Amino acid sequence: MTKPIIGVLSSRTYHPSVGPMPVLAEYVNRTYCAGVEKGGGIPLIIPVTSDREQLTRLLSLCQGLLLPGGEDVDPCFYGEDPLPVLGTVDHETDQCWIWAVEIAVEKKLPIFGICRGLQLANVALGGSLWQDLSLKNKEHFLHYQHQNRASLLHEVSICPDSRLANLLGAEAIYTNTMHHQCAKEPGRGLTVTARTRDGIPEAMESADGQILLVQWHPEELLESEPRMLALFEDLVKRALQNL
Ligand SMILES: [Mn+2]
Repeated sequence: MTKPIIGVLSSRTYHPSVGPMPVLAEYVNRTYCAGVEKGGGIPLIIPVTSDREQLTRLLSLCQGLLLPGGEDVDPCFYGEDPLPVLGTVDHETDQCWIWAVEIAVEKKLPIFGICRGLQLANVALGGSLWQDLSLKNKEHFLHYQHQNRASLLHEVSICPDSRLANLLGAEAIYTNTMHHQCAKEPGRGLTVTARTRDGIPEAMESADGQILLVQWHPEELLESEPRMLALFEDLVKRALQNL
């Protein structure tokens, strides 16, 4: 059977080990591409660009879109000024990813967003973010684990009638957690479908099943919590309908 191509949006970083001076590089963590492959798809890394036409051409090669984790979203994209709790942002990367979500929605490509990917997709659809969890709930749990990324730390309660609960076959599941921000107002067509007990949104989805967003990192859990593979398989299955 032909495998669908899943566009994976890249981020930028200074790579320390390719020469005497750090070099600006486009990167995607290997685990995201491995997740797409294990789910039955072919990952295609899409570089950051300020050329929307280039992005449109690249996405026309894809049947689905994966938004990985990364840095904070520039709050100007949801109409806020930067607060002292804001982390690092990259305006050009955010603009590129927002275009990618708009193009994917227009082309009816299924979207799977992880961590920053959830936050960015929410903003691209007109939603907003808490710039730090402490602004949402002063008593929030630890959501940035210090140990191995594959460790399970907090329990997430999932809405029983959601697509997410159906895919995972569970209404509560332990996940890893590596974020200091979360969704505030949901974007157009998005509903929060999972939370931790401190009220932090941990997943969102669209009613038409085209968009699935999680705040944790399933790509790191494929061995420690094998049920997470279903999220990648779902993206690939929906992408197959565009072949
Ligand atoms: Mn969390």
